[in-house]
Amino acid sequence: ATSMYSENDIISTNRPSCPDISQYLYGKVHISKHPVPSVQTLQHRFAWLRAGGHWSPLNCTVNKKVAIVIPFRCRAEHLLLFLQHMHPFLKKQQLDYTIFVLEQDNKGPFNRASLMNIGYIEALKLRKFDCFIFHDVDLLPEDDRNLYTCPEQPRHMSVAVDMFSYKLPYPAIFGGVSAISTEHFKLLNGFSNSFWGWGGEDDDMSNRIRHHHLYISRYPIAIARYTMLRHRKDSPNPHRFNVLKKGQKLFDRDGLNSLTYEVLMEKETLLYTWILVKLKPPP
Ligand code: NGS
Repeated sequence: ATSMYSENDIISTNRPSCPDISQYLYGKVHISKHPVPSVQTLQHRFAWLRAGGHWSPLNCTVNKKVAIVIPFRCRAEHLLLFLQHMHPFLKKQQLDYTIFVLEQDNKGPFNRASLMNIGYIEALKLRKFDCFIFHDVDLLPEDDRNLYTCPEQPRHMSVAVDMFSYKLPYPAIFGGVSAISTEHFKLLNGFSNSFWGWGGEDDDMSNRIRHHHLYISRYPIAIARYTMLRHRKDSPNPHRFNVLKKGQKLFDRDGLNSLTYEVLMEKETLLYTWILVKLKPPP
């Protein structure tokens, strides 16, 4: 079967390895919040992309393949701003990457964690990714030294967010943007599927990481800086603290191995791979 990747993967065997750290990094990058670009503008501007929102360096081979997974619903403008920012950002880092947008079809509460689990499973059906970056659509990295790779340990990436005065809200936080290797994510059984509505699923992942004797790594606060796009906050899930408490005993049963969903649509646009899913509603 032919896929968007095959040609590149075959040629790549004849090329030298890319340097571990790109020579094109600069530091602080410009953030643009308006005007919101159109899909056509971005497709034109990023004509160097390959189908599915994929790119890899042409002259050298990157050893690790990165999937960026975005849980999504009803934030079209943010997605356009995100894509406008991220494609040049990831290219400058000389990564082999693909952007996946996981959209929840159902009305009712959003399940960010299940969408990320599904992103992991569906992405691996397409290609052997080594590294997953789970990314809120409203966070834009401000410094290109913040590498979108997976280190030895799970990495919390959105350390310093402008809306929170560029301070880490609390030490165990794992929300916003995080990077976990394919291997570790499997070991952790992914995220819990039991968090419906805002809050808690990232804290549960933080607990899973500790439970498996892994730890959360972070870049320094001066590098891991993000701008948050403004939006009305979703209403918090009133049960999240209970679910979080009960979840401690369910790590092995609630996660990748307990997902029920249906893929309604899967499409490779130039800017991203779009996967529309229907989740099994909460009990
Ligand atoms: C905690 C939430 C997390 C959330 C974090 C940061 O209170 O899910 O705040 O929030 N945990 C619970 O509700 C149990 S944020 O900075 O996005 O406003 O990620």
